[in-house]
Amino acid sequence: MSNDGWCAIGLGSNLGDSKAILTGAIERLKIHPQIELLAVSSWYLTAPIGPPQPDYVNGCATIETSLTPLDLLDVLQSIEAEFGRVRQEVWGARTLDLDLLLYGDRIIDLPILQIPHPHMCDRAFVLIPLAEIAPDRIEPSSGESIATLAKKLESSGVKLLL
Ligand code: ROI
Repeated sequence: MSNDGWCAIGLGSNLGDSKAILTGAIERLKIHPQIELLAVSSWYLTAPIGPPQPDYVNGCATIETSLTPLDLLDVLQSIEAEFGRVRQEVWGARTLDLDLLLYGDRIIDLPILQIPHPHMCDRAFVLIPLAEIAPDRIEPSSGESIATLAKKLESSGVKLLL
């Protein structure tokens, strides 16, 4: 595998048995022949951003992959579908959300895929778990490290899930 294939993935769920769903999604990533799972963060219970809805369980994973960004997006969407995600409202509750946050230091701006994830820098539910497993990685739009970005955010809505 080329060493350009380092990626960060954000995971979230607020419908069903969220922790079991997220653990199941990690297992699916782990068995994919073109994905090597590098690290998985702790799971966090997070207050919902957006319209009122149940709290989320969020976490992040880092992988190394030989898949292209669009092929990886396909894999993530098929895992979401496998866990029963139905895309309804854009900001609504969901059984499983898998976001491709970073792909090396690439900047991609396509209608179906924006990398870095356009909202990651202002979301504590993304940066706090990611800072656990990739603190020194640079977010290429801001040029700042994940740890630096995480420290700037108000984090009271993000609590370790025990
Ligand atoms: N809020 C939290 N806390 N966690 C999420 O994963 C999440 N995902 C979303 C929106 C609706 C923006 N809010 C969220 O898509």
